[in-house]
Amino acid sequence: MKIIYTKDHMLHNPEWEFFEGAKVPHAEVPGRIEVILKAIKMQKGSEIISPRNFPLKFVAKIHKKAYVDFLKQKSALLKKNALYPSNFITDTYTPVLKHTFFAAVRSVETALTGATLVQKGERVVYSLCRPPGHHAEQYMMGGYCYFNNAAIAAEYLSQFGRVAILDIDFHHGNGTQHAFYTRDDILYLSLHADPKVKYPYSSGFIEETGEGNGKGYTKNFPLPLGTGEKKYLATLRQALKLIKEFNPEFLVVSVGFDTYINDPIGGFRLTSPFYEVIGKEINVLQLPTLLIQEGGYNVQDLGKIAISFLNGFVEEKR
Ligand code: OKP
Ligand code: ZN
Repeated sequence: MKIIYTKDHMLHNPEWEFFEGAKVPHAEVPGRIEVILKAIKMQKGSEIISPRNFPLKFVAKIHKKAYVDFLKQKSALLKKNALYPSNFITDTYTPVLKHTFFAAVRSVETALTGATLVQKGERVVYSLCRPPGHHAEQYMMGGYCYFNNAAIAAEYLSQFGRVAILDIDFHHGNGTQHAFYTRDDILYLSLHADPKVKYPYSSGFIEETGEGNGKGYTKNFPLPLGTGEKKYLATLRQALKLIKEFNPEFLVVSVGFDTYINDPIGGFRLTSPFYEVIGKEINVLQLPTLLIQEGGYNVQDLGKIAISFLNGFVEEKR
């Protein structure tokens, strides 16, 4: 499998976030991607590719210019300390640092490089994006996300055919949902923790199903805290059935490993071997598939979770 990776993500290195009034160590750390890369390198059969450069016009398809410019200028002005701006931001978890803009652009390029390979006929590509993207709105950073990698990649692929996005991060991908809320050529499906109790709180409810032309092309599957494998698998199968009916040209998966039983900020009960089951279920569709990394915060266990997930996409020899 082709893996898209750049060490440039490490330049974005937030130390703190503010959670319910307390200053706590930041969960979205460079080690997350480094651990996954290390585990992949220990396996045979993967090819690590650096992302190429893309013009900012691809970012501008999803994000407002004023926001893109703001993030660029803020990043450039900063020296050492992180800043929580008072504008263009949804929460207290998403600081801007000197290299945040650069790292966020490289993360988009990691997604777009994967998208071009899938468009050219690659069956499955894994883009090791960091920072993550699915909470980023057209004019706002939030939830550790700055630019919406999955939305930008899906928008790119939609030039060539219909796209389904399956978001299996523990958190609802509010930014991705909103990017395509009125469109019928991009289906957005998300399995996530009940937003009544978990981030992003304000969206991801079952009643949100799209608007205008997009009516029926968004579907949310909120799940209670403590959800285990049996219920998760049954819900995943419902989502996959809808993707099959939609019959897209491409599949983009927002991959979060924060559904893991020992994730420090999650709340589901999936074990590492179960990620192979998830991978296999998705792979049954046999669609040109772009895997985009989102969350997953148990740094120690991310390697084995990722390998388990990728094993689901390995074709059995017959
Ligand atoms: C980003 B992604 C815990 C606060 C957590 C922010 C969650 C962002 C998740 N200290 N709140 O979807 O994995
Ligand atoms: Zn998440």
